[in-house]
Amino acid sequence: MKAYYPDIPKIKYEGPKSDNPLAYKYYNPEEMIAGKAMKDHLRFSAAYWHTICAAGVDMFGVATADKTFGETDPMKIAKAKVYAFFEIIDKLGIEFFAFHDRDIAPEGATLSETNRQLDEIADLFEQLMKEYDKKLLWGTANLFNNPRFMHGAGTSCNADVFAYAAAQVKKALEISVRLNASGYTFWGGREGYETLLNTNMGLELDNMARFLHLTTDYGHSIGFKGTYYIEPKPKEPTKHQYDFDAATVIGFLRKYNLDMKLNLEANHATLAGHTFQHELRVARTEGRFGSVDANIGDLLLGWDTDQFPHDVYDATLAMYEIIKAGGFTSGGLNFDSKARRPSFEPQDVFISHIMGMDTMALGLRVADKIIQDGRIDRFVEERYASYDSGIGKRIVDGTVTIQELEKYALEMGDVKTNKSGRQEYLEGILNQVMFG
Ligand code: XLS
Ligand code: NI
Ligand code: NI
Repeated sequence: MKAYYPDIPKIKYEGPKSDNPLAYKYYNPEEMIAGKAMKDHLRFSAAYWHTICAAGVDMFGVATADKTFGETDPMKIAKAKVYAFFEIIDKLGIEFFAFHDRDIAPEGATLSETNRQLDEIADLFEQLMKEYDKKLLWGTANLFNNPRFMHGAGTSCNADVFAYAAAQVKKALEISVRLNASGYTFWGGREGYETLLNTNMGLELDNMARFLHLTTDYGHSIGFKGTYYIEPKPKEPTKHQYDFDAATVIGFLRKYNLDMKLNLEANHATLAGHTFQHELRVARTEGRFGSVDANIGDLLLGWDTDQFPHDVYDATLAMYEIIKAGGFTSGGLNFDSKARRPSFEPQDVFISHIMGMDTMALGLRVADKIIQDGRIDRFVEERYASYDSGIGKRIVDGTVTIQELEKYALEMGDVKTNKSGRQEYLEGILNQVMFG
């Protein structure tokens, strides 16, 4: 088989002292942490749309990297990309990947032609997934790029668009089932509004739920056994996205009785004005934690920069939440990330993944140490100890009346039992555990 990256070796773990840019410093796949191999804690996934498609195009400039692999015909480019992509994830030792339907095959003149092309590329995926032993973390449909989706997809004001989008997701689900996907993600790329002056919000939200019921029910009917995810994002491309953040999405899922988990993206959390840890905590608390898009943003910029994670502090708090949520089952850490536009050389594709994987591996190592250390968890437990007995226990058990609470407060006269929240003490522990 032709090698697209002949100069890149298989990437191995060499440990923190290594100065080899093409080696892992912290990610040691088979090393056991808390009874589980690192690779099974982290379940790394590469995003097809970035890793093999993104070529450095931005609002002000054209591609800086050539990802056509010497081909000109769109279907030949599409096929070369599949081969090159599997070579990349094989060399990196990444077990999973994710794609949008439109990343893998070009659109034809009609929906049936597009579907035929998609089937042809899916055949190649099926073959290479077997050869390389790789798995589809989740599939998804791109319902935001083509001009037909200018007003949204499931929330479009135009019923023809709703129908087209449903047909597109139907096909994407069929391909996902064929490729044995562990999940299927819905990200509402243009499910939102630009101005309320032209928007019927009630109908759009009801329609979004109708869209999700129709498609997820169909998936089940054809044997989809994985998890459905919905990925919150507050804005971009629309000014206001309906799937704003974890709490908003969970409210929506409950109202419309939809059985879906969350795929949380670090950068979307910060765009919504939250920390990533906050979003993970909300999902964990609600039993809706599913999967993660591990890319980060730049806090000085107000858009989705899709950078590989380098911030160990954030990675640690994220891995702490993930461990506390019971770890990944069907989900994983998907790098919805791309190297910066000036990092355009083929090597950068590898170096950027290595750095991101090492960051999350460090996060896992430190999070495990925090849990072993136990001081933070113990502090939180003791902070709520007043609910373990007496009046607190009766509040939690739901056996107390408001009259009894009043009697208790009157007898107390005033609250004399508050204790310090000790934030700085806890932040100090985090630093101490991180830096030894
Ligand atoms: C965009 C989203 C997108 C989804 C998949 O901001 O992160 O890439 O993950 O459609
Ligand atoms: Ni994403
Ligand atoms: Ni994003």
